[in-house]
Amino acid sequence: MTKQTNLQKDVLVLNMEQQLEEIAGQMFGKTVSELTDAETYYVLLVYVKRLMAVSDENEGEKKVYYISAEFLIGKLLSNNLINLRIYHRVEEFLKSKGKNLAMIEEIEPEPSLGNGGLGRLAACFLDSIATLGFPGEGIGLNYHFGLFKQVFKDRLQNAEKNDWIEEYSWLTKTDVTFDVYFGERKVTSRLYDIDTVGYHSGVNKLRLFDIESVDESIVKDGIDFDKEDIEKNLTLFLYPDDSDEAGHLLRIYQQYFMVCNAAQLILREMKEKKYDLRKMYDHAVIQINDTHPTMIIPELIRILVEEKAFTMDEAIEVVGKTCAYTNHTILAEALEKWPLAYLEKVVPQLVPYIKELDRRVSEKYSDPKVQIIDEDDRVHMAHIDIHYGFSVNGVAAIHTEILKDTELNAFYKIYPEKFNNKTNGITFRRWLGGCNRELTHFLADTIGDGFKKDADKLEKLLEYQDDERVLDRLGEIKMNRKKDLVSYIEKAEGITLDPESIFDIQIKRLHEYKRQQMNALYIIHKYLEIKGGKKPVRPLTFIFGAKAAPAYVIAQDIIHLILVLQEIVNNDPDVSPYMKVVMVENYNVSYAEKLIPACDISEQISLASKEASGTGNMKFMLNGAVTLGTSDGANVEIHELVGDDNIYIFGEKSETVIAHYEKADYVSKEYYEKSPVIKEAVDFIIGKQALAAGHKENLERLYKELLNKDWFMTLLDLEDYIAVKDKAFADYEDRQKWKKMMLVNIAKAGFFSSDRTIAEYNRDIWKLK
Ligand code: Z57
Repeated sequence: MTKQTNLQKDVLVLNMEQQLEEIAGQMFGKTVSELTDAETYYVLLVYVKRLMAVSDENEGEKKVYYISAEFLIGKLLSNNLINLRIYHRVEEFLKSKGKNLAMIEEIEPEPSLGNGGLGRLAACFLDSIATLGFPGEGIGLNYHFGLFKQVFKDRLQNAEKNDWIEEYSWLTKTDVTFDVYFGERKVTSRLYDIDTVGYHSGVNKLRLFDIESVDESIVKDGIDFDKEDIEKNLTLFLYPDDSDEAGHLLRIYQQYFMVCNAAQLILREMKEKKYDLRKMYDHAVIQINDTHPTMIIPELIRILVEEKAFTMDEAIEVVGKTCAYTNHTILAEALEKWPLAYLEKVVPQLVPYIKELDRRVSEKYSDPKVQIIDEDDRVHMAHIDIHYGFSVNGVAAIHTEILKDTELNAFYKIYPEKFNNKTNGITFRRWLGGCNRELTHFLADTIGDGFKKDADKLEKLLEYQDDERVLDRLGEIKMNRKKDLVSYIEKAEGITLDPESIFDIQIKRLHEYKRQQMNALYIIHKYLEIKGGKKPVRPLTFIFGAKAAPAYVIAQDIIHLILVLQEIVNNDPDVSPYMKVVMVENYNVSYAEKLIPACDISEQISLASKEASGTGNMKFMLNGAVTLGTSDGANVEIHELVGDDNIYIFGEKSETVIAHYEKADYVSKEYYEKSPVIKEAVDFIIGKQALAAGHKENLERLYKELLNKDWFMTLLDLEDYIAVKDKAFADYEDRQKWKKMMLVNIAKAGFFSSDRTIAEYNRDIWKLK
């Protein structure tokens, strides 16, 4: 069977040209040369889907189910071509027909089924799980519009729907449907699959559940819709809140819908394969991605007790040995705590089980910090995971240490053996091979292509750190990517940039803890310096990309400030020859693939202790950008790997920050009053110039927030940030030294391959063959 399917796949690959002609004829009645770019995209899609359909599946006695509310997979065509190792052949064939594959890739709509890091991590993991040949699948939801599309109007963010599902898409409709009960109310689900093919390896599946009765037409202007009718709205949108609990009933409906389907899918497979349910943990491991899928625990227990004749003790034991939890944040506002009344309304059948789980905890432990249901009758979802799962992991070394020492210390004392760290990673197939083909080829020519299977081999590049030719080529490749980006931004944003300037880039969700506002204050400072006659040696380009949750008011205000600065700076003839500001519209995975390879300085400036890991930091490093960052998340590990000379670290350490919170002794106004530089920058926000370009309401609110609250301590680190950033810009002028820093960063990035991360998950948690 396996051999035969392999053969089928080989034949399809061998006959690629003929296959594509045939599909072009069937779909459009044309030859390939006659197709438009859009038609070519659909022909390639159909061909690649056929190839994946006859490829080997990764199989084994035990399988991982990665349940996640988000899978930020991005465009799939080029990724699939790379992993099937036919990118080059397809590219050449299309070229012979007068077509450009890169332009065809632009046609594909991006499925934005995630907000940010957590969702993109899940997508990188699917790639690595398949590549390492592990049996595994992702389980999530098929959001019809995913995350909103961002449009700037009047220097403010507007949200529109992102209609990504077309007649031909990577989704394959299956005949699997399940009944899902919300109390007495029954809805019917339908499963859609997306094949995920590993590099040089077999195929796994991403399983996305949808509701049959969903009705796209209830979406009115923007992204507004009737929140009441769950039969029509359940899978319309992804919740646009990143690192925020946003407690709405519909979110609980979505979460239960996801896990109820997941449970049925897993149990159905146990049955099909005739596995002993009492040994479920020998055949299945469920990785719970943040607390969003936590209800899988009480749901499985409920089914085992009510339908499979388990006692409560037995069910708790089996489920406990099957489920593992990943924590992605210590932000209190991101830790889900659902009011028991909400759960009673949405999933009354789970409530007795949650109460029983809570009762068992309170019987054993008196510490209020570890209870499942608190005095206000709120259910702490993470606490269910920690008590009733077998593994708890953080996503970077410092993050796991903070969990153990502070945030989850009470749990660590009870269950030290459950805690472990899994530093995040990224798939190099997309974040090097896919987005920077020239660099990939150059690396392969220089150090051999062993790094494509074993990322640690990138270290061989260190042997060339004094090789002028290699350093110059790295500089040349960076320049080429900057030029590519310049022409893209010219078209997309209508802004002209200078590729000879330094590209300083901050791209990530807009959140106060990530401190885009600190970067904006630096820009104000630089603007005023230039106005005062102090010109930078080389022009500076500040690029931002960020979506803000529509309900996150201060985040909207920060976007407004950046767009106001863009307006002021770029239109000031005294200043614009020396600096430019661009906030790109609708930042997403596809945009990241263009921005990251073009970056000189990677901004990773979160308040220490708040960014669990970050993964953009790794993508930048891999593409030869130098990090300007705080000692937070994975920056700490980047710092250890590249050493002091190849990174710019500034700001207070996490222990200091945590102490400030404990003592509640941070007063932002003191920093403002003490430092004329800070004062001048902050005052600019409500100065004449800013008010003329922007809205009083937004700017004043932001100003007041910074002065009277500044919960994420922007002003604490601003002076150090300015000093270290200026140093980085000055160092850039020693071009050979800078290129050597680029080289070291690339050479040391191997550790951040998600293949390494997944190998560790498997070694310590999943234990698949
Ligand atoms: C999200 O993207 C992350 C954490 C969350 O709690 C939620 Br909700 C969404 C991010 C972290 O902020 C990043 O630091 C981390 O790299 C990423 O998850 C993946 O672990």
